[in-house]
Amino acid sequence: AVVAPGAVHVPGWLPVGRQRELVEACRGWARGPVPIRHTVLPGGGVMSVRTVCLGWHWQPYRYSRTADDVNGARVAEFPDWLVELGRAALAVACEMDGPNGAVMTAGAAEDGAEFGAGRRYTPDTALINFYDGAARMGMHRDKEERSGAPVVSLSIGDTCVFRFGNTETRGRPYTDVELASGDLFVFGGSSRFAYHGVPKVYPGTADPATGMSSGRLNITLRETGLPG
Ligand code: MD3
Ligand code: FE
Repeated sequence: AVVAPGAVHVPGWLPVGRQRELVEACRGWARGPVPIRHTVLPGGGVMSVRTVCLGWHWQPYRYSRTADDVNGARVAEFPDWLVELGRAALAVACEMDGPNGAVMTAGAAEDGAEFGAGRRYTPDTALINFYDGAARMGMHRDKEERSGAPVVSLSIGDTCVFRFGNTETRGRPYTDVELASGDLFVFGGSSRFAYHGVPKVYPGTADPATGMSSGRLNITLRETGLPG
């Protein structure tokens, strides 16, 4: 479903077997080289979500190669198989978006038709967020990337309420969408810089066959636009 221009929700896109593989991979990355942690914000606040990154390390509010705010280690490589998964996801979203994914890819440097075929999208960072039943994510915009390329989001485990807002304010108008295990959401074009957050997770709604017996996992793939 097209939720807003360039914002496409594809329920149940990722098969359970691939969800399970992704959960296993995320468990490995959560152990190191940079252990998963609650991000500390510059004002001293601590995020309730736990996060681990691939390719580039996100710390509020910049990307670095090493996790200077955790253990100083270099983050794990972004694997090629995850680039391929991102391309497949974007191709599906562009198909639902309109001719050549033109709305989805507005503002991206790449040609719409090429992106539409899922060829040139090359995410170089992933943010892996783990939510327990009490975790939330406040309304925010993702502004650290130097690329207008779409963001690919995959959800596994407990269902949540995802709040998709506008580009002007944290408040209304917004649209609440339930994100369940296996759901794909892609944000491009004018939706790329909209406010969004996760006001609620529904504990106990995960299917253990996914490898998540409790909690919610969200993986976002992005192009940082940063050199090499
Ligand atoms: C829309 N994550 O990591 S995923 C984040 O479920 C983040 O963990 C949420 O917001 C989560 O920054 C929401 C959906 C999402 C992710 C990135 C976006 C939506 C987005 C970037 C731009 C616009
Ligand atoms: Fe975000």
